[in-house]
Amino acid sequence: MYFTPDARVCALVAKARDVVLLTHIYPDGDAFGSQIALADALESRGARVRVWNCHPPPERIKFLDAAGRVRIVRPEEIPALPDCELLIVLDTSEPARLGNLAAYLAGSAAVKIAIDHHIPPPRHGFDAAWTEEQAGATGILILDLIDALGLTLSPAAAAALFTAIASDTGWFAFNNTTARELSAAARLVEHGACPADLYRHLKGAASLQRTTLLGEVLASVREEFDGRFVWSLITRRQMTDKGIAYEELDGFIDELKNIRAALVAALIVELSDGNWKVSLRGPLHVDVNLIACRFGGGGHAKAAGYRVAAPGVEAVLADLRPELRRAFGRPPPAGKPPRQGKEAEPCSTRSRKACSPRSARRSSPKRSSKR
Ligand SMILES: [Mn+2]
Repeated sequence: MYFTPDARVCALVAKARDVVLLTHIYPDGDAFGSQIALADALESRGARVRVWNCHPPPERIKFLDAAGRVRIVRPEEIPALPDCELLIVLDTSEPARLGNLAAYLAGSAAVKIAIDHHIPPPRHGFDAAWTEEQAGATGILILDLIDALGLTLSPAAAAALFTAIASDTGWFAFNNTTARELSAAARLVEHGACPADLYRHLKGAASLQRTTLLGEVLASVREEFDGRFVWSLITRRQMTDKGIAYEELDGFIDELKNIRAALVAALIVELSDGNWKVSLRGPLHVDVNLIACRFGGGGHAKAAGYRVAAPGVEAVLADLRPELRRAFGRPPPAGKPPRQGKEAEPCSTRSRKACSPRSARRSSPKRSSKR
């Protein structure tokens, strides 16, 4: 056991016979892998489990759902979705991050719980929540829950949880990688997860289009603030020309943060709805969660993001620069550096309450973020 599961969450999951699993919009390896593994384990003890998401996962992790459990629900289908006994939200404890499925959560008469490793909002609205900010991934909490309940850990579930942990720890390279994440990974390998196969799926199976787009992103990196800020841009045109979906851009930002002098790296993506998605990384001491919170986004200290409505990339940068100046002016915190992890996925309706009290007290930025 790596963390001690919340007793109420445990008790509720232990007795549930009819479960719906939800996660945040644009599910990543951790969100999707956690869903697949928990569904697999609960089904193995006879529960009925349905997994509903707003968006498909990135192409390269679709293989985890070999059993075809995950249903992508269209907005118009949501009012007709049947209710359930227990509703479990994974990898977020903020209802707004469920996108269109937030309406299902709000309207459901089910018992509602959340299992997550992000900074939780002060009022989450769940009947019970188990949040461990020290966990490198939600997947490690699902492994603990499976152990605590004595459920079967199949090879498919082990592969899904390995993917979850590997995704959120940057393949065990970010500083949220501790002995816990590594020993959990070792256990998952013992249960049938094959790191080489999973690495090939996650990292080694890029399309030619994705690879050439990454080349364009890297070739057009710009620096500001004497190199302390590096950023690059992906336009809608680039994505449509190459036929690349937003979810395939996972990992691009990590290439930018590797630039030596960078204190903050940003990947700015023009979205199809006219908004801009800004992914931020703070490889050293800058807390990018504080910056993202100023625009209604959030995530972790070293990985965060936000969405914003703006007429163009220059306007996005114009709003961001004062926040960067302020961040670069702050002295590095004493003691241990903040933990690193994957950002929370973008959500236009993310509440500023979700951010740390320190950032929440500050006044709003000039351009109001899309909510
Ligand atoms: Mn996660």
